[in-house]
Amino acid sequence: MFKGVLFDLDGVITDTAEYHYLAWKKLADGLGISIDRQFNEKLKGVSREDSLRLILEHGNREKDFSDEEFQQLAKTKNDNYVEMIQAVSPKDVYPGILELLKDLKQSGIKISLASASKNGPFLLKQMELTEYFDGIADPAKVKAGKPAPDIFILAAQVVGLKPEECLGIEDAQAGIAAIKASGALPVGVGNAEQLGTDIALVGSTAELSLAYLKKQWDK
Ligand code: B16
Ligand code: MG
Repeated sequence: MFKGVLFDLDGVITDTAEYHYLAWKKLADGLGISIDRQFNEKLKGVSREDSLRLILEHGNREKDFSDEEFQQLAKTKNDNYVEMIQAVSPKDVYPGILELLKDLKQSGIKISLASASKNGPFLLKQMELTEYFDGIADPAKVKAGKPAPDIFILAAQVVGLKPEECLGIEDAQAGIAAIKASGALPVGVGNAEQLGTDIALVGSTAELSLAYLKKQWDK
């Protein structure tokens, strides 16, 4: 049996992936760069700075900003995003997630957060989920963001486990790559077109029961 579950946050525990998209779109529009939902798939799970780099490259504007201006753009996006997430509440937790957290806790399986977001702890608090988490990997402490495995390795470490003893749950291409590279077993939330055909996939978090996870582990 697995001893821990490493959770991505945005797009797995709640729908903040949509707010990230809206905040990036607003920033990009202001710079005259057009991004759509298909492009946004590349930003999911990717750090704030790396996301901004991808957007500027997409608009051929990567050389147009000083370091200071770059940081200011990242801050503008985050300020806008933070404003949007003030209203996040327990009602916004995706279907099946609270039940899963309760079942994992009752079974003595460690629960850890492997989110690239610096806003992760605030969001858990808003959704009243903090108490379920045995550990939170601080994205500021990892050298390389997703698709590098670092955040999943750290998430396992903070609950005293090796990635090989854990399942990782992700909605992003970069995140699935990170889980695979870490040695944990990936479970994707989304479709095969985006996340690949070689991993366990659910279309909705409602399907993420403890029984489902056990079944994937035993395969
Ligand atoms: P922040 P996850 C990721 O969270 C998001 O998917 C990604 O869109 C965002 O840029 C990144 O966090 C950084 O977030 O700007 O709040 O620090 O999916 O890894 O939970
Ligand atoms: Mg995500």
